[in-house]
Amino acid sequence: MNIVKAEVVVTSPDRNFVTLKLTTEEGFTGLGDATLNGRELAVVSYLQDHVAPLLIGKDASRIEDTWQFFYRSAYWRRGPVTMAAIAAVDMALWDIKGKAAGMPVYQLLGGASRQGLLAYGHASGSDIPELFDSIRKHLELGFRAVRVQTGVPGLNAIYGIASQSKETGGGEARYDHEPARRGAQPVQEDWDTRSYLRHLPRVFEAVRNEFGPEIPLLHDGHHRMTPIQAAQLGKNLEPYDLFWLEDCTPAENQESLKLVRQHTTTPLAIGEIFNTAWDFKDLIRDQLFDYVRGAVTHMGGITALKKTLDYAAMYQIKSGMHGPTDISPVGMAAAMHLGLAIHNFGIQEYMQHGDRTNQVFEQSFTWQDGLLHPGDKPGLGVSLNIDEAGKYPYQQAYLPFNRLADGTVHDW
Ligand code: GCO
Ligand code: MG
Repeated sequence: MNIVKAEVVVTSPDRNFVTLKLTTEEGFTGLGDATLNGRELAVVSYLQDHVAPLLIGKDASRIEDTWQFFYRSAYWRRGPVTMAAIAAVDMALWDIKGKAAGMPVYQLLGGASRQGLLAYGHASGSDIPELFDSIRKHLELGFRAVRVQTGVPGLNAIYGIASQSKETGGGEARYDHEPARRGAQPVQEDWDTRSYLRHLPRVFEAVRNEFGPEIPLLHDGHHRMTPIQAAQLGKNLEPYDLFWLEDCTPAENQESLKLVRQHTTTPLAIGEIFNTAWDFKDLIRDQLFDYVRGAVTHMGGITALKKTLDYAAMYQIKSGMHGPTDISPVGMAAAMHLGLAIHNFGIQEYMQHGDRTNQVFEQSFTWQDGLLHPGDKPGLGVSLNIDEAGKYPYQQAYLPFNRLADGTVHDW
């Protein structure tokens, strides 16, 4: 089952996506997501210039061997660009294996461990009434779990708040950068951790009073706090029974979580910007967090993330795979197949792509009663409509960044 073609497709229906498409001599095709938000073309070059030529003539059935070859033979290991490229190859090979076997990928991974995947959506508002509207809307859409982000008094534009994003052009307010924040410069946002720490417990108190104790509530700290601030926040949020507090501190200094952990029983999620099992290894061993945020797209594919999650399972740590709109429908499908198969599934982030994106990528997944299911088509269940993709060429776009009131750049 030799690979005869390796194409890299860049398309920007609502935002930029990078997709690897492999074709075998029998005519099987496989898709892999290689999207690295804000740095997309670096992965395009890595794939096109360095990986695609080596794929031609390789046996597509050898998934593990191909993974090890691209990981070890490059010598320069790890990093988001390399691992997104390896992820795309890995996903495409699983897609091909599924098609060749006539089975959906989750069957190849051991079969379904549940009926569907509990998914959470992103509710947000610049103030509490707006936030309540957004939560209600998510409940109407069928979500059984929501992430809660609000504006902070005194700050204009901050992470996660739809109504403060100026780019919606009068359309439905969404902060997930769809349409993406296109332009030659990144958008600047504001930050002040002390105001945020004062405000957030009041928000969760209001949400619990309005929506009751049952609904799982999540929150993303987006790497902004010092360890002691994160410890304070975790402690102050305990009465509101969060499903998780995500990325409470920047990911570089993993020791921080020890301090946070000593002070709070609020469950912690981390790792959306990690890219190998090695980034998670010590945190898992020391049981410093509860949910693995790694994405198939950024962790080197299904093969690598499954190993990480299997290791996490030994410590009762569960999956919480990253699923923002910058994970393409191919990456989302891979996450769904993996999440359905593993025992230690926790929750899946699900932000929902726009209509244009859904026309470029035809998908087989279902979303019913708050649960996602990847569908039963052989492979990953996604096909790429090349004509549609061709209508939307790459557009320069950056992620936003933060400055404090005195102008200091802060973690975003
Ligand atoms: C999340 C993430 C995203 C990221 C985005 C960056 O939890 O969904 O934090 O909102 O900011 O994926 O590309
Ligand atoms: Mg996050």
